[in-house]
Amino acid sequence: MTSFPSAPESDLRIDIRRLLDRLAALAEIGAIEGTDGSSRLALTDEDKAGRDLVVGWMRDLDLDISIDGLGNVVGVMPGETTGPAVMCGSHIDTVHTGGRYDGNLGVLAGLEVIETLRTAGVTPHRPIAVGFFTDEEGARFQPDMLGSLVYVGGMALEQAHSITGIDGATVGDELERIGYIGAAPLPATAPVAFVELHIEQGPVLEAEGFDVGALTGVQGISWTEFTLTGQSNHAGTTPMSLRHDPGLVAFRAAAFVGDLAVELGHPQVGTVGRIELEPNLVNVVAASATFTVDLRNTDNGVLFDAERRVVDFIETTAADAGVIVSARELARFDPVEFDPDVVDRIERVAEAMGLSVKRMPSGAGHDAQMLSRICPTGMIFVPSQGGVSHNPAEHTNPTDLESGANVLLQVLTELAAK
Ligand code: HGY
Ligand code: MN
Ligand code: MN
Repeated sequence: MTSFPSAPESDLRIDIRRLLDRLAALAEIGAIEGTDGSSRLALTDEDKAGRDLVVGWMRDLDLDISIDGLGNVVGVMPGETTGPAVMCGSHIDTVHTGGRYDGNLGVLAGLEVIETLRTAGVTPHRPIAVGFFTDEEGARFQPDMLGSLVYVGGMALEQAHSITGIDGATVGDELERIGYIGAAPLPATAPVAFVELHIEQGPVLEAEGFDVGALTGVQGISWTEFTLTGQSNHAGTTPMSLRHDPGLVAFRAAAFVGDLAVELGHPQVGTVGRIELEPNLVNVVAASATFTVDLRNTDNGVLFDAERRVVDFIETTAADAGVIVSARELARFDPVEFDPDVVDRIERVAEAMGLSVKRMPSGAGHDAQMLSRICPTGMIFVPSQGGVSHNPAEHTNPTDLESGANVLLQVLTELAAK
């Protein structure tokens, strides 16, 4: 059995056909007809089926598998030594209109790295682990990155279990129902390091012609749910001056969020992604409007300012309309900087492979931003075609998938070699 060279001159490379086949097999679960995408909202039957498939692949690779109380699953390839592992991974839950690469790539490339090592008959000095975290998307149960947040001790397990989703189910009940409440200790033991391979989900790498991104960090995220309560009334008989219309306030707020993001300029973004009127009928002035505001920025100060301005606008507009406002924080994560040594290593390994590399922050949230609380962490990006993601049309070409997975292979073997 050979152990690893400490430099990245190892000529080991992943098997892209095997990786593409696993991505396709996983995408079949919750497949969205006529597209390459899937719908596997966290803790649904589709998520369970995806979990079972990946756990089966972990078993096929003889990994030591552990499941914790929030359903986070980790498979470990033993090393020459025992103790904390060098870890990779991501998520396999999707948004309702998900693509086949978001999250899945980081998990399946981790399996591919381990299978490549196994096939080459080598044993890393340190164990190498691959994991998938529960409910990274936060589309059904907020906040996002819930599993990795609990994994690193950022939220108590009981609190996470009590979270009620947009469909009224709780995290704990759904974990119980799909049989993914495990006994592995929480918070988890800190890995030696954590590296996540992910698609960029944005336009930068493709537009600027880079092969790979070496992530410097993740921007701050703010999710708030606003509920506006007014007076339901007849759309035909009620003069505008007598209305208390929460729908009108909600749509004004959505326009304000978009205009504010444009005013503050890049990288500020603002989105009203979910809005529900009650009773939602053509001839009825709404009784209530519930909507979410997603604000993000790499600069926490600007993000706080944007949050305050949105709340001020909604409160003022609602008061003028005689509408009552209530707000609920769904997620608030500060911007995160990744470990400079890990970022340097990703950049050096990619360049040594002849790849062009761009240092950049992530616009999307990722499990890595939680793991960075407990260990040296970095991320590898590969380009998204047209910058499209959270859309079944999401695509990354096989050459880029292969490059990203080979960078992951080399970085993990280096980190596990000492
Ligand atoms: O919302 C996000 O950035 C991630 O997809 N959870
Ligand atoms: Mn993701
Ligand atoms: Mn996502």
